[in-house]
Amino acid sequence: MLSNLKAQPVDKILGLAAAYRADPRDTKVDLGVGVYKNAQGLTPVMRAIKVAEQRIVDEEQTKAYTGLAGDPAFSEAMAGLILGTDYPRERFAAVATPGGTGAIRQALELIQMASPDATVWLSNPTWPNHPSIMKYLGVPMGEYRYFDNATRAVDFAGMMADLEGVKAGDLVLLHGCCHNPTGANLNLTQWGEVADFLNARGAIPFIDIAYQGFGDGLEQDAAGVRLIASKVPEMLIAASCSKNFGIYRERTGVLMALSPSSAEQSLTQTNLQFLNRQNFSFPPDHGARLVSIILNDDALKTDWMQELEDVRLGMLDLRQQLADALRERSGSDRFGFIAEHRGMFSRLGASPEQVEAMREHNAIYMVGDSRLNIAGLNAQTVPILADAIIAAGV
Ligand code: PLP
Ligand code: TYF
Repeated sequence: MLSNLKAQPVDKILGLAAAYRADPRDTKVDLGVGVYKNAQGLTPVMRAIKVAEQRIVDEEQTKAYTGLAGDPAFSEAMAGLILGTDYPRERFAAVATPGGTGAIRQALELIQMASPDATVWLSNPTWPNHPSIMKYLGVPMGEYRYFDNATRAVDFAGMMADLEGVKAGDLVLLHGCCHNPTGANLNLTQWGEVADFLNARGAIPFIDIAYQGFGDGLEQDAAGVRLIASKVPEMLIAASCSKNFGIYRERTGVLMALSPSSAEQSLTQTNLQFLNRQNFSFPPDHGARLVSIILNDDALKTDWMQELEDVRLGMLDLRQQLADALRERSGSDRFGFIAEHRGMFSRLGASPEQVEAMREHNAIYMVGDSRLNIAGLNAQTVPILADAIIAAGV
């Protein structure tokens, strides 16, 4: 049986991490996989997480199963974080999932159950796991233009032109903030236009939000999602706690579904729980418990927000340093977009050959599409990268 298996494509981002580890040069710079790193190159456990973990050790009475939806306190806390205080609670169903990826997977399976012919539209480019999971499940896929290679900003006219192909009942996957891989994001006016368009078309927004708090701030990064939620009858939200709580390996995420009325909410909820049961029964609890402890404790929440804000501001500062270093070296403002992008990533707009040259000559590892992880930089490596970018002729 097992000899019938075919070789599977490796994830290009994870493949790059392996190539980086194998590189013996001690000057190497890792700007690949999307994991936050501080100036020392470490991905620390956040302070509030440490305290919450100690609280679990001290106070947890049982490790018996939770419910199929996970602990409702977690979903409730996450709904508050993403949607704020003012949202139609009675129309939202939610289940905890293994990471944001688990939420995306469960969402796609829900779409297949409810609407097998619906096309799910992805931005070009997007996180490679979106098309990969969809292809694996056989979900029909559409694509809309997103990134303008000339300006390195959102090609909003191109996006709206391509969305003209969306049919009633199709889903449009949108990154809630901090677009991966480009770093280019919609402004609030554009979010409103997208919401109005989807409403007019009878299409459904599917939001993937994995970096809330990494862009313009916790509230600001959720503004687009909140605007959409206030306007549409139905939507799906797949959220990840991996980055903003720094709990990557705990596999903590949530899938939320907004139904047109409270009457459909319980039908949606039982279907989400059914899907969890088919795939893994009960979702992981440890990370979800940490998140709900923090979000329900004023002092811990304040400390978490402060640490997250420091992370965000540190990345913004690195963006500015890199943009300044490139302005000096190029004698132009053509790299100004780096300071305009938000989140962990920027797409530089370099060719695959230029990316390869920077790897070969400068031991700088960025993804082949020229996505760089800003958090992989520090004050020492910014000038090294800037020199390499200019030398590669970007
Ligand atoms: N969506 C996007 C756009 C991402 O970049 C990530 C990153 O890992 C995820 C979802 C899912 O993250 P995880 O499954 O680690 O929570
Ligand atoms: O885009 C990234 O780098 C992160 C981490 O298969 C990641 O989202 C990368 C690849 C992958 C899972 C997570």
